[in-house]
Amino acid sequence: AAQDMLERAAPATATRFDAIVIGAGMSGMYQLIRLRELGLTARVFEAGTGVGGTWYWNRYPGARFDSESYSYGFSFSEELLQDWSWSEHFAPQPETLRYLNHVADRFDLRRDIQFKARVSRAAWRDATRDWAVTLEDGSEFTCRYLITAIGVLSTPTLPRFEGMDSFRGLSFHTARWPHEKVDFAGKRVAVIGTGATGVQTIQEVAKTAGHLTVFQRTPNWCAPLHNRPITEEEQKEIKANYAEIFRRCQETFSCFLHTPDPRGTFEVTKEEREAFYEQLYASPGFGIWVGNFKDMLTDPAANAEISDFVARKIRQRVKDPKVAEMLIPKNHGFGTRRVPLETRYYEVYNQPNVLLVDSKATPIRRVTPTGLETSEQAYEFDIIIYATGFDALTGAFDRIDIRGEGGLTLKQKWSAGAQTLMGMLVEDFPNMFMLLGPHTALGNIPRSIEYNVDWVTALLRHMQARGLTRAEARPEAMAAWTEHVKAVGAGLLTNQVDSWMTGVNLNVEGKQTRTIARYSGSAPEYRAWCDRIAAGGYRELDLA
Ligand code: N01
Repeated sequence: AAQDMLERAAPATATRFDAIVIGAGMSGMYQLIRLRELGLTARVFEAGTGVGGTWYWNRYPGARFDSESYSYGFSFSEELLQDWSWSEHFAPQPETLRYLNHVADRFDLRRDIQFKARVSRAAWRDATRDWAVTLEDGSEFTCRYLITAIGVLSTPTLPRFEGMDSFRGLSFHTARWPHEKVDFAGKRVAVIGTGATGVQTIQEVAKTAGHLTVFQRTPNWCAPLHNRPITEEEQKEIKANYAEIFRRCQETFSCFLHTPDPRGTFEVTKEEREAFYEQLYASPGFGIWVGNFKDMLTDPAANAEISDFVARKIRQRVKDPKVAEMLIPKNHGFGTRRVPLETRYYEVYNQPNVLLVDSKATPIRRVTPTGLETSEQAYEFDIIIYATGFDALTGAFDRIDIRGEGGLTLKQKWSAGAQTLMGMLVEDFPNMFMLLGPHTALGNIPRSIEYNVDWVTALLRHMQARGLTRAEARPEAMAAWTEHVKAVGAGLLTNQVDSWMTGVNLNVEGKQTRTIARYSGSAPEYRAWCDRIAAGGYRELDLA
């Protein structure tokens, strides 16, 4: 397939590079372009057989953007922007993967990418000021700079049910979806999990499955996506306005086109409030989540208002009142977890071939050769889909044996919770730069990626110009940053519920309780902090 152009990948003859990048998703691809501009030799190691990261792995039916396509691509090249035309306001995964392959072609990236190459170990050697990098197949490489581009949601996690291997039908995690088409017609299908992935999967699979059973442990608050094709007129307008689109993204709280309304929920009348909610519910994209009243995620009373509004919508859309109640979250307010955006998701539960099972009330006990058993009854399936999420933020780091100064492992360093400087550097791990490490600003991820890559690139340029070869975060700077991360997270309702954003994953040992896992301040605030460090000549780093 055009998507997996393995044969054009780099030959694995050289073993020593200025920089090694782990991962050929959006971060790794863009970092490679910038490393070349610095004149550095680089190799990207990628576990998959093609570029695209998230968009390479997540091939489940219905996977698509829920941020506006034109705000989500790379912004660094005007030619690329003009060259590529998104077909829908919220592009489906196959289109995004085509786009990223187009980027790889356009910038001739594959010659420096080694596919089917999973990094298992990286060890710092202070005497030679380099990293020794080992792949799963045992091959060894060295580099001065180690750049992790391993993603935030890249390590899928499965439940730990007894008998999972005994199932005789098809079963897969959504992020390990087969490259071949899976046919659901006439099949009895189970979906476990109702996060953003589960919701997208369910609404698509329900269209063709013979029978679909959804196992929901915790309902999430969902809102309509309102996707549609981009018209020719709109396409022209988008292409003429890219500068403006990306300028706006830089100004908003999370780099989305949407940003909080400056009004407080109770500064307006009940009628105005209702009208505003209606307008947001009828508008495309994340407006209802990140463009709502400014106090929605800080004032519990404000949050209760919008939660009540969305609950009423669910009751209107789901015919069976008992099922509607099952779908309305009771343990967290609207927007305090990532809001899945949906297209006729709630209506799926009005179909006669769809059953919703409460897997908190009746937990799944075991998987059997022909289906699964809950505490209450046995079910038979042809296909079991695990939409059970990821070991987020630190999971991908934990899977690599990363050793810094004196053999200290990153896992040890972070045993009491992640500690970083701006999510990009860690004391004791010199010359390791993380793109989208824990405690970076997330939001519109490609915007964060471009910022992180440019910041690291500027640091490398600074070092190059001065003949410096070693960079390490200072402990006091890291402590100050970690304090700042905690401070901006205080009082946020989002940080008071269990989700991947608070570092909780019940399927992963040591992730049963909440931590401050991500940066919850604004993107402009994040960038101001990082820009200040660069402008001050990197005094928060030990450079030598
Ligand atoms: O993962 P999740 P996701 N038994 O962790 C359930 C991004 N994304 O892949 O809530 C039963 O949100 C679990 O239940 P509970 C987006 O940032 C973006 O859906 O723990 N159930 C939950 O329902 C998103 O937030 C897009 O009680 C079990 C589900 O599995 C992030 O990825 C699309 C279970 C996991 O939900 C992660 O989303 C998709 C068990 N043992 C995703 N274990 C875009 O549109 C887990 N669950 C761009």
